[in-house]
Amino acid sequence: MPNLHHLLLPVLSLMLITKTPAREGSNEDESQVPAYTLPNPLHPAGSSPVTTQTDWDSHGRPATLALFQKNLYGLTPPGPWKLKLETLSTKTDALKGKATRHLIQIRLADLPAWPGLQMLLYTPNAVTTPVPTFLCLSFGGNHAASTEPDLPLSDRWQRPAKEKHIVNNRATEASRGTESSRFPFELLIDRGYALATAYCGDLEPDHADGWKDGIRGALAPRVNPTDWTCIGAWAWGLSRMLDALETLPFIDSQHTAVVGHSRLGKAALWAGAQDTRFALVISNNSGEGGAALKYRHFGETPAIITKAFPHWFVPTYATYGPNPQSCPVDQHQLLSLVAPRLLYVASATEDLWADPKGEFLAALNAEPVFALYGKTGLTTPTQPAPDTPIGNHIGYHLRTGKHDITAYDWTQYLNFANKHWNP
Ligand code: GTR
Repeated sequence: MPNLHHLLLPVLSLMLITKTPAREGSNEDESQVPAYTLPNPLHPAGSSPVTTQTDWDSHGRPATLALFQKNLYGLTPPGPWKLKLETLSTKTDALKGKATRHLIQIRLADLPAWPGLQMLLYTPNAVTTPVPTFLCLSFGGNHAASTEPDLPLSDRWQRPAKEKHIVNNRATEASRGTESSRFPFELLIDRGYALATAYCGDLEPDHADGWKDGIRGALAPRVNPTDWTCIGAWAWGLSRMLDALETLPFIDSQHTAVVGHSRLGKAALWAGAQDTRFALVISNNSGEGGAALKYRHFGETPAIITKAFPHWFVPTYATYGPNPQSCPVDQHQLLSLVAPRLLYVASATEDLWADPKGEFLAALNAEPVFALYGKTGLTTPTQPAPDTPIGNHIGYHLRTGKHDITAYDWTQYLNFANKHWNP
């Protein structure tokens, strides 16, 4: 006769396998999503309705931007910025001779105390005309994005990560290449694109006091550091990288895509929403505070994100924790700020924390603003099956797999860019 333990153990372990409890306060059960009504992107809170392109340009877009400044990302200081660019090195036979590698230090001319950011740029050697560029930040630095051993190791603060061989918040030789699966440089080079990247920690180290050692601290007191946020600082840096690209004759800066994964996807969206020079804006698994709808109670919530990462947003955002629907703006409106430029949103099947369906629905509900410009968006109101990219002026795919940016994702972005830029 089996004892009680023998009977209970299989039952208990089965319960553990079948029901991984969602993190407190979050929901990952589609049947438990309460009803919600999204704000009308053509009638942003505090503004009059929009029916034409002129309306959107004169008051719809400014009002929507102001809502995101006030409630999420803060006010990015407008400049003008006088950059001091220094080419640190140029290697003409990078990536098996296929690319030229440029390492460019970007500083502010009137702020010599700020060490600036180091932009790593690969351009294809096979193309003799100016090339379009994909621009993105990295989580770990250029030495982590690339496997080339002769790149300088970043000496800036790093988030603790054993698997990335971070010791005392600093990169080590073993950290080289630890993010390289996310940066398929050769894939882009082979298709005639440049790829520019820099370490997000050059702009602001990713922790609650990081602002002191980043651009927000460096610009204080000229700019009040609490007027903007860490995501704002990262987005600001993406625009400065574009400023730098604009000075390079071998770059076609009119065709620049800003792309980001996860927290850096939130920054890419905020950069792309504000800076209309970005011709294509790509969100890869950016989730809550990025492309995912917060009115839809699924995955990460405003309460959870603002507790874990208070520095990413203005304090006002945390006040919507108990009731996200009290926030006067939702993320489809962030996506609508990309109109009439090109937008791409990507999700992953196992990335429930980022709410793949909420990301799709945000893209879908951004469409009315694109329609003002005669641009068709996703072309279907139904989320597509995994690994089936869709869309016209707004692209979307749901990749099979986990929270990540992979060669599959990049391939879709290249296909989308080619379709529009090089038909
Ligand atoms: C998580 C955070 C997400 C996402 C992610 C990432 O911890 O909850 O919003 O930003 O980090 O950046 O990988």
